Amino acid sequence: MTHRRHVLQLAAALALGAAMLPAAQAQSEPIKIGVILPMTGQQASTGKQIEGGIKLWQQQTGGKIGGRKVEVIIKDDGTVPDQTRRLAQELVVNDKVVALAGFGITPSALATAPIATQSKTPMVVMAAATSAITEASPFVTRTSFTLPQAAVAIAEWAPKNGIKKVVTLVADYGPGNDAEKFFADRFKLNGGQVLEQLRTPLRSPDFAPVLQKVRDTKPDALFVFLPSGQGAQFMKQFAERGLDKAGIRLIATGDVTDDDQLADMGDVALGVVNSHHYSAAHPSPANKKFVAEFEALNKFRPNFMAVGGYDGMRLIAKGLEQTKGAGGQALMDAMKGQTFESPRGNILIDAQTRDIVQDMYIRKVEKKDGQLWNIEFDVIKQMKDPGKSK
Ligand code: VNL
Repeated sequence: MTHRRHVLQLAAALALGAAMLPAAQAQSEPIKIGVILPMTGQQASTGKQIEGGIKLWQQQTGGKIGGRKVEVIIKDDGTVPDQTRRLAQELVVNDKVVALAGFGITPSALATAPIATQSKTPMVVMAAATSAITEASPFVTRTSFTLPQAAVAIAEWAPKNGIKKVVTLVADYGPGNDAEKFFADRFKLNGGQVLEQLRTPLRSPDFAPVLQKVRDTKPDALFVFLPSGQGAQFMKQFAERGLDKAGIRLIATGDVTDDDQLADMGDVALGVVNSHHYSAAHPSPANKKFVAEFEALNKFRPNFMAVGGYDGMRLIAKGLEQTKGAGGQALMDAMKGQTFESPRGNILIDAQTRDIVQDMYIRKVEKKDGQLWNIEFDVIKQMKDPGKSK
């Protein structure tokens, strides 16, 4: 009896103690942010780039928000959506993170959205780019881009520049579906014709058979979306099959002429016109500083994934400054409507959709000082996600 009463008293005391944790003590504990990324496997370059962006944010801010230390816990999901969800659950329940972030591919983000909803944990998507992800939970926001943004931008440019007949080629999953549909709809609206729509699997794609088909179909241009990391292999096969020599132009989303791989693509990439939200060659002072400091720290060129990670940390930090470290709905509300200058240009988190509004650039691959870069030459200012404006 006495023993049992003693145990109950102890439990009550502990509960009370936790509830009454002095504010000063709570303030001295680090704020935890859980980041889930593909650090191994097919999309490992995306994990490496985002981690590099997070490290730069930590270096520039001393890893602190409002004087409080921030602990960033990075977990590797190997691009397996079931792993992403399991890791998210652990980060929320065991580590008590105030926010989840990362998400290299769409299936990983979609698998985690229910956990964000159930636990009211804000989820900042730094890479994945299917339009519908932000609709999967009211706790999702995004610092990457959407495929409808990129596809519509290039479908505006192409028909005005002598491209009337196109074959499309996309990776066969969420963002590829968006790219295919939003490119075709806008291109046809602008008087263009889509001769054929081809797809390759997300895992271990072989481009030879589809490229043969493109050769036989003889379009003015081939429009391509492939996820970051597949561009170099695609460009190699495009050249090997002689499509460039056959007079078929290549247009793409900027995922294909990704800054992570562009330097090694060789001259076949020269002249490829593509659309995206970030180029390492973006000529603003803010970007020049970003690229110089990123390269000094990480020893490689940042791509759009690095910027998604860097801006994602800034967005969470700005939110936490407003909530004084509180998470949940308060943090979600504080991130809505945020606007700041990113290395890509000005960005806004649309308060209604929680998705990103940003400039979409038309770029051409050019050689400068012996290296390949995406050089911006046109822009659609402050574009909302066309996937949501219906
Ligand atoms: C996705 C979209 C992934 C665009 C990407 O690279 C990309 C996605 C890994 O939503 O899965 O470039």
